[in-house]
Amino acid sequence: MTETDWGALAQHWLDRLAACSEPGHGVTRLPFTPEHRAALAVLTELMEQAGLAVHLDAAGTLIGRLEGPEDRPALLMGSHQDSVREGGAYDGIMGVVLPVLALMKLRQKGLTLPFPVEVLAFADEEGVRFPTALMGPRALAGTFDMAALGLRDHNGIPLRRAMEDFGLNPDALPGLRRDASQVLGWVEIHLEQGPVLEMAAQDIGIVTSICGIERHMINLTGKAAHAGTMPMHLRRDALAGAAELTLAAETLARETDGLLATVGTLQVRPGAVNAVPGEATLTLEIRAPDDALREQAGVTLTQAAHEIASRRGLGLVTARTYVQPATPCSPQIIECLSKSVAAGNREEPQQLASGATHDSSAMAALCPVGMLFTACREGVSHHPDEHVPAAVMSSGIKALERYLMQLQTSASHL
Ligand code: HGY
Ligand code: MN
Ligand code: MN
Repeated sequence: MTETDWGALAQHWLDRLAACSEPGHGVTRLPFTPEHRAALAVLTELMEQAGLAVHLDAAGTLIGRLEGPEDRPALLMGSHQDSVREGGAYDGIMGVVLPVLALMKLRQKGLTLPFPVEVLAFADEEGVRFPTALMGPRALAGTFDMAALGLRDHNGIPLRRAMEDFGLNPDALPGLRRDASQVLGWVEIHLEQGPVLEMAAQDIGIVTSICGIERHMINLTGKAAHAGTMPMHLRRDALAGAAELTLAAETLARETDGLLATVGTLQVRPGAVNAVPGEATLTLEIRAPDDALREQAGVTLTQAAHEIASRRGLGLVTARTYVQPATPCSPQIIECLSKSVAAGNREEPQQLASGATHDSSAMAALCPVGMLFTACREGVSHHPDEHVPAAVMSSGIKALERYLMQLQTSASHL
């Protein structure tokens, strides 16, 4: 097969996986659903074609393992199988397909590696179905909080029940913890989800660090009233309070270098055209490459919520529902990946920080982590128009192949 063919082969498998989706625009594949089950079947077929031994672990992570010499630590690769609602066909899942194809390529060349390699497809990185995420990598790292099994999706189904209905045994999660001495490291390839590489005319970039993230649930309660008879000065309008807080978050982030703040969801009750909103519930997400900056922003915006609520006579309940610290990538892996990518490029590969979070963020609690980014069309992601050209995916497979070959000579370090 020519190099071009490998990119086309990646697209073939990603087309099949994109069909494992709820009906509608783009790809919607949430964890522990029929769509997830369908994707597992396609990934199993691909992994077995590459000669990997495949199994599903208790967290719903599909693991394809290429055996190596006995008792050598394994290199772990992969990403997540789930998508956001009406998302793209590359986010996460491309990071499972490309390493499998890199292993398939080595196998076709008759090359073997002096260490085992595993490719993992984690069930849930996006945290779209349940207000938690990264259960798969957290289980491997021993950092999963079993209390999260009680969290419910929009239909009120607890995570525990969703897993059991999927045929999994959540009580086996603690047993998934890996012995760090048996893990060489973790390397993930993922589309950049931004425009930097495409604008620099680079197919592949090296990730230096992954941003930290925290999410808050904020509930404001006022008093529903008739929109035509309740005078403005007597209203306790919960949505107006939520709007003021949303603008406060936007203003703080616009004025603070490196800080990102987003109100991504808002539920209003009673939600009638002619009723003053009595209740508003919003999610506030804060990101920054620096944990102290992020934490301070969380405190500042929580204080702002209290000030807005008391001035407007609104009830307030706030909860920080999710935290993920910023993650530096391993300097050794960065160096080794840079050589692999540079071998394919005339110049030093672009290095960049990730504003998106990834499975690597949780894997860092287990082992050294590294990431490659691929360019993507116009930086679009979390959208049906998300696209990674086949030629770029071919460069990604080649970089992974070169990385594995480099490790062949020096598996002691990454
Ligand atoms: O939210 C993120 O950054 C990732 O896409 N889950
Ligand atoms: Mn995503
Ligand atoms: Mn992703």
